[in-house]
Amino acid sequence: MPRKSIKFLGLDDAGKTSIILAIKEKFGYIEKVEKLKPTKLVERDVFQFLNLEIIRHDFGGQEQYRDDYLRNPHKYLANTDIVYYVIDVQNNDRYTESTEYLDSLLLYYKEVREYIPVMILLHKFDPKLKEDRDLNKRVLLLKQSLLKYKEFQIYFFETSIFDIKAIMDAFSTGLSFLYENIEMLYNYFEDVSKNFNLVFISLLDSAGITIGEYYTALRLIDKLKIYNLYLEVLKKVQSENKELYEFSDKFTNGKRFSGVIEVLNLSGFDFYLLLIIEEQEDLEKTIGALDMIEAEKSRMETIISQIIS
Ligand SMILES: Nc1nc2c(ncn2[C@@H]2O[C@H](COP(=O)(O)OP(=O)(O)OP(=O)(O)O)[C@@H](O)[C@H]2O)c(=O)[nH]1
Ligand SMILES: [Mg+2]
Repeated sequence: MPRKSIKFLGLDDAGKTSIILAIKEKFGYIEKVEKLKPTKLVERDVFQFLNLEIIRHDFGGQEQYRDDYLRNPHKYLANTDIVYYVIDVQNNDRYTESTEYLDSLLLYYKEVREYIPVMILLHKFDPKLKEDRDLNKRVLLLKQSLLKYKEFQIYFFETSIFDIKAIMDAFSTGLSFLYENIEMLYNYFEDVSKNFNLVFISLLDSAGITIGEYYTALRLIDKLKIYNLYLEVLKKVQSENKELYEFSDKFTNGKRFSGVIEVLNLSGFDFYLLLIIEEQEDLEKTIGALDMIEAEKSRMETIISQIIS
């Protein structure tokens, strides 16, 4: 199985270990997060994502460790496929320290010509702070100051342990860089979505990592709601060994939606396909979308096999 290496870097207390815990557990992790101790040097774990074996490195961010990594970059930093760089946006006293650390890291990668994708997680952007003007201004300035790394593909995400969907989006987006042809799936989902009037379509792996998704304008809060519903349903699908699960609920604007989760085995891997459609009076469209999954399976199979080949 091909191996890839991903690295979580950032200052101490930025929230790296918390993010990894959230990704792994998805529910009920807040209490554990509050009890976390600073990470000593580098902690590794391995997980499988489609046909890849991924080694995840959680780099302790205390100063003595950072010095160590930068003194021995070949030992610690080489051979990286994706960097997740975590910044605590609530601690603006340390923005400069954090950007300097990122500077040093990217300088090393530049020297060795590893122009890796860098996901910058503007973290601890808690839901209650979303409308905070001062914070938004500071973060905007911070982003602007980070646009100088022209050689690297830099992506920004606003994350919080209180928003599991935002964390999973950042994580999934990073992993999508491991597949060259992933655009095929995005384009396909866009087409399907338009043809069948879907509000949302998403293909996830059994660990809740999004392989591809497409949604029409959805409010953030609704996206989070859908993802949480998905996680709830996933628990049921897994414990009751079901292949198909239907549910329905309301958006914040009061309109009702129907959802379907189906377990699909494509190219030897288990996937979860999630579809959301606005509920119609006559339920015809709901049924149409269900039939669609059946009809489109072989097309999806082809696309997935092309992506992972
Ligand atoms: N408000 C808020 N606090 C958070 C969030 N994420 C993490 N924290 C808190 O930040 C503290 C530090 O989190 P860690 O995940 O241990 O930080 P770290 O980056 O792994 O630190 P080192 O291991 O020393 O490099 C924890 O006590 C968490 O409670 C968040 O999204 N919002
Ligand atoms: Mg840590």
